[in-house]
Parts: sequence; structure tokens; C-alpha cells
Amino acid sequence: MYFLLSGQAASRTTGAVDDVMLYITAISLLLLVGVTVTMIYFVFKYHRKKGHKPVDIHGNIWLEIIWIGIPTILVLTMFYYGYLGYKTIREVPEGAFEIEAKARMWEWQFDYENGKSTDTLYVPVKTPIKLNLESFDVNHSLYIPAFRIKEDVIAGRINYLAFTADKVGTYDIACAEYCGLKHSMMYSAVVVMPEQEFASWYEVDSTKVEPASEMAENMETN
Ligand SMILES: [Cu+2]
Repeated sequence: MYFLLSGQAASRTTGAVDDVMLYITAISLLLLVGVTVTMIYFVFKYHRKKGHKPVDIHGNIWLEIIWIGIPTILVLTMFYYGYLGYKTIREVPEGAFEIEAKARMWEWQFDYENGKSTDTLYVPVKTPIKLNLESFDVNHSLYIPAFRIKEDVIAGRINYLAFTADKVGTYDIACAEYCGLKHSMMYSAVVVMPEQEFASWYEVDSTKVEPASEMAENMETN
């Protein structure tokens, strides 16, 4: 479990998803041990012996209620906790910083409100981010394993995804929907920066690259 090892999760969703994972694994383990132990016990208890007559058992209403009731409650709680995790990526906090995430075979492009465009995603730490997902061609899927977030990028439709990164660092972005020949190479990264650092990066206008001719003119006039 990432959050158990590191002490701090990389994003809000990481903690939520890992908790459900732990919850489901714990229940599965408990059931596995319970069923196995009972099975071994029965093997010894009911093995064939002389003078022992088998009897038929016909229904037991309480047993049926218990073995329908308990699993139903268990899977409903799994669903509930899973849904809480899902909500962290689908409920966009007010005032979230919006970035357009565009996918094409086989690369990512991130467009910011001020006109900046990059192939690596840059975000400020502890700030809610909304990614508007758009595809230039076929279906892709934006996947950031460290944040435990994944959402389809569907051709002809705008999809979205929200997250809040809690830890400064660089994390992988992968495409999680088979999209052709170089799908397995469709990687990028998300760089989570301290707010101040992000602000100064954001302000530097990298979109204006002076054409060579203009530069020559400028040199003449100077
Ligand atoms: Cu793809």
C-alpha cells in the first residue's frame, strides 16, 4: 500500500483507492482462511468411518438468511467505499484549475488557459485540477498510476477528470486504452510543483517564439 509505506499519499484519490483495496483484500483473506479452515475441519470430522450413518439435511431458513445477508452487506460496503473514491475524480471542486488534456496517436498535449502548451503536464501541489479530456483521433485513456486515477479519452466527446496532487514530484502518465501500434509507448509525465514555482513557470510566456525574419529586423533597428 503506497500510503502505508510513504506515510503520505501522492493524491487525494490515492488514499481513497488504497483504503478500498485494503478493505477488499482483508475481507477476501478472512473468507479464504475461514473457508479453508472449515473445509479441512470437515474433511476430518466427516471422513468415512464404520457404524456412522449419513443423514439428509433439508433447508435451514436462518442459514439461508445469513449467507445471503452477510455477503450482500459486504459487497454493498465495498461498492460504497469504491464510490467514495470514484467521487474524488468525478466531483470537481469549485475554482479548480482547468487544463485541456488532448490525446492523439501516440502522444499527449496539455493546453493551459493562458495559451501555454506542453507535452508534459505541470500542476501546482495541493490545488484541485480539472482535466478536460479530448481526443484528436481514436479512444485513449489517461492514467496516472501514482494518483490512482484513470479516465477514458473518447473520440468525439469531451470527458473530464479531477484530482488534487498532495506531494511534489514527477509521476508517470500512461495511455490505458489500446490505441494502435505505439500505444505501449504513449507515456508522458505529470510534474507536481510547489505553488510559487508553478506560478513563475506559468507566467513565463513560452508560446511566443520570434520568427527568424522578425529577429533579424529587430537586430537591424537596434
Ligand atoms: Cu492512446
